[in-house]
Formats: sequence, C-alpha cells, structure tokens
Amino acid sequence: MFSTCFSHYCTFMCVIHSVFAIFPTAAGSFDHTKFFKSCGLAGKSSDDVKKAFGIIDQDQSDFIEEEELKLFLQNFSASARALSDAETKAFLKAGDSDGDGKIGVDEFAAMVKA
Ligand SMILES: [Ca+2]
Ligand SMILES: [Ca+2]
Repeated sequence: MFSTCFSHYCTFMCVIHSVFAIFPTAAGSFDHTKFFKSCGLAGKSSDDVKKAFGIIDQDQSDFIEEEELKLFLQNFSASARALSDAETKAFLKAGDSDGDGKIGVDEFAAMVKA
C-alpha cells in the first residue's frame, strides 16, 4: 500500500513502523491516545499531521469516515488487523467533536495532540 518511499513521507512512515513492536494485536486493545503518543505523531508539526491525515483519508474526501478509521492501522502496515467495530466506534467518538460521524482534519489534529 505505502511500500514505496515517498521522500518526505519516508521518515514519517519509518517512525510509524518502529512502533509495531508495541502494536495492539489482541482485539479490543487499541488505544488511540497511546498509539499517537508512541508513534511520535503527537510531537510532529501540523504539516506532518495533515500529511498523515491525507494518507488515512484514502478517498480524499477531506474526512476520515468510519470505514477508513476501521482500516486505520493498515495504512501503517499492510499486515495490521482492522479495528473491531467497538474500537472503531470508540475511536470515532473520541475524535468526532462536532458529531457529524466522521473525522475532519482539525478533529484529527486535536485527537493526535491530545
Ligand atoms: Ca475519506
Ligand atoms: Ca466530525
């Protein structure tokens, strides 16, 4: 999926990949706060956070919909599991502050930096 190195994405994706040692493998164990902290995204510039958003927003709709959120981990590793429905809903609820059922770039940034 993102196996090609896109210059400036490369460093970013390498950081992300390095967290796989601590990656949640058991269903129900995903914790987005821990994830963003451990992958270093929380400390990235808002430009980098926007780039990450653009990767997760696969259909370029400017929103991360539930379906994209479910496959969130697979953007970082093709072999990662999909989130469970419960995890996806919890993740969405945590980020969706205006309640429209999807995550905008501002909501994403707020969640990453939380
Ligand atoms: Ca989208
Ligand atoms: Ca929203």
